[in-house]
Amino acid sequence: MPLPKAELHLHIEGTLEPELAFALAAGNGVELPYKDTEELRAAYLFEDLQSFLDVYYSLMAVLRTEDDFFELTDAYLARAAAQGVRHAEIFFDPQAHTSRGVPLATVIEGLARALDGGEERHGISTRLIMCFLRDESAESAMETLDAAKPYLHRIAAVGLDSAEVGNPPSKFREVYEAAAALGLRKVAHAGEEGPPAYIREALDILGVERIDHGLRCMEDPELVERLARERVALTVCPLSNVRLRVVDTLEQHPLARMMDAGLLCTVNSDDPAYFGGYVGDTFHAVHEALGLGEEKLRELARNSFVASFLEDDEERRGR
Ligand code: ES4
Ligand code: ZN
Repeated sequence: MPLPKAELHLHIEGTLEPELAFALAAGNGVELPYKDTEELRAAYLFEDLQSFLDVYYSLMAVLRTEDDFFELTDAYLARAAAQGVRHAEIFFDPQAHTSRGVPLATVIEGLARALDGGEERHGISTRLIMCFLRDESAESAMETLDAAKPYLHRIAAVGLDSAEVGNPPSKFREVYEAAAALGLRKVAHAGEEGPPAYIREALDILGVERIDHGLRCMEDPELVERLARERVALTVCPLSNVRLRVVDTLEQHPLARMMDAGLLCTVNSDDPAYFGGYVGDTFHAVHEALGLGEEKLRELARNSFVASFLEDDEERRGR
């Protein structure tokens, strides 16, 4: 039996496996620039975040109908359940779809139909986190927030993803203020490729509750101390960091040092179809590469529930 766990850093578009991509391409009459799944998989050798994002956004062309989004999400839930996931907080990138002419309603209704069946079909409770693409303008993010108003009952939080360097959290101050005023919770990717200063901005300017990735905090001891003291959760994605060359090898990943520094770490799969594993595979990999024993793995699993949005508001205010 795999450890029961929550997954808090998962891009639903990053669960698009090559086989499903080709099946959807055929169904939608979309031509992919790859001969077959093997050739596509061979393209998954990334230099950095941007070289991954180029493939990630281009493959999304196959996602066109509500059923496509349903199928994508239901397939993720099935895989996650098999690896012990009991709760998933799922990112989606509306601008990556609306910019290609797929209406927001199509995206959200397809995702929501799969999530509504999540408990019964797969034993997984879920939340949706709507991400803004930080390499697009703040105006575009604000328009996206505005367009999501009919679906707010479906959305737990906002997030910030895509190309980090040069797109600091402060660019989205007003958007996050508006999101909070609508009752949405807040997270942001920070300190993946970007500097520790972006983690501080995400906390101080955007007021986020969790930092996605955050591993570059380790360059700033004062920041580490603050994150530990304030019990700010970091949703760490070790396999992603290796594939995108944020770290050279899994053996050199700072996760064990982060835990030893008292940081509230969780481990997550990020874009599992691209980075070589789902969250159970990730637990296994950090056990093997970093020597994290049973007790540390249990701590990570426990942290995933503590850091989740399942925790009730009373408890959050008290800490
Ligand atoms: C992402 Cl690994 C990563 N970083 C930033 N943005 C993303 N979107 C999808 N995966
Ligand atoms: Zn991510």
